[in-house]
Amino acid sequence: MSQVLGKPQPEDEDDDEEEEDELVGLANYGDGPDSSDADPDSGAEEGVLDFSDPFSTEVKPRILLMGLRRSGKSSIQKVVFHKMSPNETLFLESTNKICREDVSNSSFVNFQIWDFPGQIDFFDPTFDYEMIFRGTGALIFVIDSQDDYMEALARLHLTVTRAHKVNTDINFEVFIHKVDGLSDDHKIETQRDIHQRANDDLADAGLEKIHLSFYLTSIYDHSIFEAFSKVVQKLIPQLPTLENLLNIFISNSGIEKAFLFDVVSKIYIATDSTPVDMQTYELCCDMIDVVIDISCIYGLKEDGAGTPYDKESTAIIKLNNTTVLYLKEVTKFLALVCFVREESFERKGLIDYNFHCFRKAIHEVFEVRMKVVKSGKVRKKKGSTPNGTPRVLL
Ligand SMILES: Nc1nc2c(ncn2[C@@H]2O[C@H](COP(=O)(O)OP(=O)(O)OP(=O)(O)O)[C@@H](O)[C@H]2O)c(=O)[nH]1
Ligand SMILES: [Mg+2]
Repeated sequence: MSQVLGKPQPEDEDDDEEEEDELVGLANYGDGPDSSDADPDSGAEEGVLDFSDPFSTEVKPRILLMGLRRSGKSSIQKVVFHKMSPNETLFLESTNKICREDVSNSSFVNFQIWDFPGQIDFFDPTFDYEMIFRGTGALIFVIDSQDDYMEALARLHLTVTRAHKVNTDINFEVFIHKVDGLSDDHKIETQRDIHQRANDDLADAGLEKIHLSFYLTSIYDHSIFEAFSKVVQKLIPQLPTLENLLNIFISNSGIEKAFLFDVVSKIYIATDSTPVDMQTYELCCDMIDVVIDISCIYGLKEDGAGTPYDKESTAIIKLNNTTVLYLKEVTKFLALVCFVREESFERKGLIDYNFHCFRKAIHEVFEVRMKVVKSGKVRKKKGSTPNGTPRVLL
């Protein structure tokens, strides 16, 4: 079972039987009944998790970025996916057409981000919003918290109700953005007010069943990465499996906390079930930056050949509070970052052995998916949505 990630295995007569075994194995890790079927991957790109539906013409689910002008949509996209520094976003021009971007070639997660111009009237009859919403996995509505948000709330309501009519499976995510300019009390008050008003508007329209998730975000700290992580996690059908694997791994290794990171975007795609605190997450992001930066500067060949992140990538940082940060490569896009107490880190051999098993299990999750796709046995089930995300699990 330690084949290379994502490589299809040669077919043989026992294929069917093997596949059954694999699926049982997957279920044992705690995945839901439909999830393995809900995310077939036709692309087979090595190490890329795709949650698309092969029966749909849409290849990748979309994450839409909507909101009023200057609310910060393009800045969010540039900072999270292009490593733009927050200060540079001051010079971004207003978006004047829909910008589609595939996030798949350099990253574990596979989707499209559509950045909308704020001023666009997307309910213009010439504008095919039905087509847009049909293949959408998540709609992120960005509200500028430093501005008067009444107009934004009206727009949010209109957007959500229209989108819901077309596709009831969209996850609605509201980013209460630019909170770097607010005091802590003001942040809480703003969130409470926006939450209340948005839900009241939905209740007045008899649509209280629509669920909105709220996040306080800013590009000037890690909150935007954390919020994006949560949005993306909801679109990953394998999430329960990954979480279970992490739980098993940390409990058997004396590890305090572990995150599975998409190295390029610094989105964490899963963590164990202990609560996440912002500082821990920030430290992990900083560690990834350090590893990749050092590797880019000193690790590549003279002519720039090589990759800054590969199978050998690993790092240990001892903090002054008796905690050790431990980073290891899992797949070509993923890294595991763990928090370990110094005394537990003395049993590094055990941690490394358990990590080896964990890594193998993650690779098997990919292989199962590949086999399911290859055997062509995938059937669309009630539990999966039109964009391929499981209805029940998330
Ligand atoms: N203080 C603060 N400013 C931000 C933040 N995010 C974005 N901005 C600023 O907000 C301004 C508008 O950002 P854009 O990303 O262009 O906004 P947009 O929503 O894409 O605007 P349109 O394309 O016109 O719809 C820029 O000057 C950004 O620097 C944030 O988290 N905090
Ligand atoms: Mg823009």
